[in-house]
Amino acid sequence: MSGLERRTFLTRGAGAVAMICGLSTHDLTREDVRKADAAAQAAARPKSLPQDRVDKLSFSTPQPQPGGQVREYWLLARSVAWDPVPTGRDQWMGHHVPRRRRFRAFVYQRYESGFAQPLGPPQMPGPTLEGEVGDTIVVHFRNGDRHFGQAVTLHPHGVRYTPDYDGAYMGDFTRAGGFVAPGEEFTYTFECVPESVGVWPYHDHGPNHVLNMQRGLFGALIVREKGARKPDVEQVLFIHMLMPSITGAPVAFQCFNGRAFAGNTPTIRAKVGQEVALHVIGLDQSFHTFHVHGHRWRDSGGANVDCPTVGPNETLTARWVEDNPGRWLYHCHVSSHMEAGMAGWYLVDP
Ligand SMILES: [Cu+2]
Repeated sequence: MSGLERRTFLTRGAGAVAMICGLSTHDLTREDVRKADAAAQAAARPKSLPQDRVDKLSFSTPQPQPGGQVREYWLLARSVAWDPVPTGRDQWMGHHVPRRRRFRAFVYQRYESGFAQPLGPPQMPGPTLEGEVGDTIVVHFRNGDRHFGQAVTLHPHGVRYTPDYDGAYMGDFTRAGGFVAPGEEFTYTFECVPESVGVWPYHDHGPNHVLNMQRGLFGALIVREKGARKPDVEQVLFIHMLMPSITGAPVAFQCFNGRAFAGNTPTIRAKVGQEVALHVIGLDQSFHTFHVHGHRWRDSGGANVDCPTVGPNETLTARWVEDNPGRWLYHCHVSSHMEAGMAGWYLVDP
């Protein structure tokens, strides 16, 4: 590796935080990860006064439009032991996967009102947040982490928000919502405006967001037109790599939703005649392609496609009315990704 390619870390004065410099984190070492965690643990809210007039602005909390509603969610960020290949094998090729796979993931988990009880197990991705145009999405967010010891946030795409609800750590310019330390809570309010219609990612944007996103702090947000019907089959598929420096495993896992290899990645089921929508969201630093055997669909420009590209934090929706029963594969068509687990089953009943 050349000197230019090597990762370096810069730290900033008081409230130091690690910035991982360089475009690729593919070759980060475990030591690099440890340093980034240590720097994030040392990060703090800014103590100095705002420096520019834009930093002195204050904002009110948006309310729903007439006829809209408040959609409330309670989300806890927590660590969890995670196995990218729970069955231990690749059901497509029938081979076994190396044993050392389990690692400490960092995920969003949905709770009942007031954090009374979890609604389902901790998962990768986190819960899908849904709203219609005119609604507000209110996320009561708690950093329940007891393992990583660092601030995290929830930063959405697609919806409208004020700087307070951006959920972005910005060093000396960090506002409310951009730094939620372990044990703290913050309530975000996002507006579903007409331009929000679509499927978007949300993710950590705290002081260690590059690593924590890759550990699992991500989820999807869906905004529909008012009164719009959900497709019969709707599946969110985050496409991403779990790298060895994060997992401690000897190999990288190329994943859909934190799992690698068919039989571990989501198995999607549909019936002939159903309207199907697969929302594929790029999460890591690679460009991927999304291929579904036996199927083709139209892209936003109207062209017929069966293997389009999806880039970092971009959403691709594959949508069709099902007409082709049987067992099908879906996978990324970058060969090295496909071979490292980026594949799954799509099962269509007649
Ligand atoms: Cu890929």
